[in-house]
Amino acid sequence: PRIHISGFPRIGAQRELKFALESFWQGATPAAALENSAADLRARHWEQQQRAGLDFLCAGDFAFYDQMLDHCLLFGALPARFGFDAAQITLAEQFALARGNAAQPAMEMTKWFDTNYHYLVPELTADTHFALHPERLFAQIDAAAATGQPVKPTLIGPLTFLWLAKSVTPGFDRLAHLPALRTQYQMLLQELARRGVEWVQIDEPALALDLPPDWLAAFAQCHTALAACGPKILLASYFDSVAAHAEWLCRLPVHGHHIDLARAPEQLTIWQAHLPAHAVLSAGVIDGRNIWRHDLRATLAVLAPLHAALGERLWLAPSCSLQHVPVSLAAETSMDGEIRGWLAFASEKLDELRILARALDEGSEAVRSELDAASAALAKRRASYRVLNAVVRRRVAALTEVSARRHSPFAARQAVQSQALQLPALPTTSIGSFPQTPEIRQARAAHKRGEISALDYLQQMRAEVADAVARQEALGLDVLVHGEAERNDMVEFFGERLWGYVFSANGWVQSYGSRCVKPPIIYGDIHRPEAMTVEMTRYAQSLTRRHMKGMLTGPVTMLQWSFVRDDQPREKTALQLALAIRDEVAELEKAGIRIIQIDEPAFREGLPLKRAEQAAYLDWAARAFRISASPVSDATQIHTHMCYSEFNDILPAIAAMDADVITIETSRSRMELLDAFGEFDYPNEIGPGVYDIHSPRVPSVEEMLVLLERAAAVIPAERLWVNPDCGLKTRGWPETELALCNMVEAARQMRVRLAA
Ligand code: THG
Ligand code: ZN
Repeated sequence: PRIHISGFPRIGAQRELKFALESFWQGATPAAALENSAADLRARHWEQQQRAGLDFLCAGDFAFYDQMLDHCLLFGALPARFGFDAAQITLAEQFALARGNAAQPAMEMTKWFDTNYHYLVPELTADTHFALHPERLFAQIDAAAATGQPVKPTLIGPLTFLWLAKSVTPGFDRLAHLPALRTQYQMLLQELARRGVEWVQIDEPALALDLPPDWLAAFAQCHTALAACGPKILLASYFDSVAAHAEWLCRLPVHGHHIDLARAPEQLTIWQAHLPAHAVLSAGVIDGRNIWRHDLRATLAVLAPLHAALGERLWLAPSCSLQHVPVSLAAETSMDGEIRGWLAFASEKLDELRILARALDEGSEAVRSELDAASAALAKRRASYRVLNAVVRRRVAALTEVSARRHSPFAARQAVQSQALQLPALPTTSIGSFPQTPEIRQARAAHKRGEISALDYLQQMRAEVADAVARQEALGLDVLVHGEAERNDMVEFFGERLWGYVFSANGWVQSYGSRCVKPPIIYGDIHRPEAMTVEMTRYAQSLTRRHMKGMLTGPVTMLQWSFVRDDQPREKTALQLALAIRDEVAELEKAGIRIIQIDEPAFREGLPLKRAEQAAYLDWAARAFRISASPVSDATQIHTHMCYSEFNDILPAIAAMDADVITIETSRSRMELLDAFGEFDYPNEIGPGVYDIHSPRVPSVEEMLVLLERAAAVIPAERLWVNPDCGLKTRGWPETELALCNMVEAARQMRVRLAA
């Protein structure tokens, strides 16, 4: 079978793209240097694909900032408010769209399906005029073709593009743009055919969602038209099953279908039943969303009869683009050797594809040693005593409804807490992190390299905490935080302190733009061997008479932002994480901490794509949170924080988490989100963010007062808190202090207004 991929991690094994981007943004290097770095990366990735024996090089997977933004540029669909001309847009202007400029806020950014990748949301109006600007794409295809290999470009399909876009013209249905957009795709495909491109992959991951009937109808019509343009079309879905559509998809005149058999292996049967005699089936068997070494023999058992039936019409691929996994295990020289043997990053997944293809083409004997190695690694993992922890398993089994409930209902807790905490009306606070200054990052890097001792590092971090506390007292904030100087990432930090987790040294995955995360890997039962945050929080509390919030990451977010084990349901891992955090919560309370925040920014992101599966998820996710939050007395106040998503559709589940206070990102939607909280009559306390932390702009007292007025119109003032939208770790101190100073002043003026 032919083997192919639809995308390789563009950030680079050493995050070369990140550093090239940031250097350009700082004005340290010219545009040409950035273009050169990008071209080098693409060339290197093609060379690697060629060496791995892929039958096509992939093109179209590179983007300086984001692939959806590049499709906006490709089809000329730019937000008019910037006043840019798509025909001659500069690099600097492209980044202005992504990051904002003095005159305009950035395009909106949101999560790509259920991943931790963020895309820029196309901003359409009724007047959006589409016009093809394919030069950049063609240049990349030409460069790939110059290697002499066949090139298969991947495009995001028109339906998915429109579905993920937003219309800023009130009442305008963006589906109305489909005919005009389709025309541009047709012109593009015709031109690709003229350039000798045989196959084009068109990704329509939106098919895995529950689309309305008019969208589905438009889908069939549109792809029928695209299939007639010249190139052969491989229509791709991923992230979940599209079994419900297999029958009519198979009637489309496209030339092949790619399906996700890692997430939804059960859809193979129905696809096999309907696949027309001419069409290719690209089996997405290698998991593009996780890092476990593949069970090659088990997959071969499934593929062998399929290969016998389809012959050359069977292709093999990862389930989705490899951009969601790190580049290579080669750099992981310091990882525990046993566990490293259980893993496969993007480069190793290319090898797995090749082995599968050879086993089918030449017979298993030809790759016997490779198959044996894979089976042996898997057998070792299954049998490893390191994966199992009997104590943890017993504790999970012993969980009851009582473990997931606070002693008293919210109203009773609120009365006790208001006595115990003695906070003013509209208490001011921040979300947790303060600027991760270059000094902090340098100290961490030096400590990691062994250049400064653990004690020196700790002393320096304590000095940073003392500094953050002093600044907050001077600003007059009511509830303080220690600032998290000692933490790298909010998930990685806890992962490093829990058993059952392992870390990569260099396993970076792009989160948005130049920003990356290094998801820790859960390989075994989760156990907390000792306190993780108590010492530092106790120290921070000792510096002030005000309340110091304890800061933890919740079980659902720990799960969602880690690479998780595939040998037990996610829910079970979530419960293990919940118990570890519960122990930390109890110990913080014992250390005298009265307010504890358990962040769940990824709560919404874990929502299954299919509506039918959502209620069950929300149920166990809220329960896992409550288990982590419930060991404390009524007087201890539990906060949570959420951001990066829409929450309107999951408000009952948020209420079911029963946090005493929730702080949420609302300022970018100018408190629209809050209306939903008001309509739903959210019962507990709320801190709607009063300013956007994603830009260095300092908001004025007046604009925050407007938002506070709006919030007070929806939520009774005695349940309102005042805080920024999110943590401040990506900001600098000067703008942070100015903004918080204005925020405290806005709260003060609002208190006066309310008293009047
Ligand atoms: N942690 C994890 N996932 C996340 C976030 C997070 N997903 C959503 C959101 N937050 C994404 N936002 C960011 C913001 C900043 C950074 C990464 C994701 C960031 N990363 C550093 C970088 O790329 O330079 C690397 C990390 C570090 O130096 O500690 O700044 O907070 N898991
Ligand atoms: Zn946040």
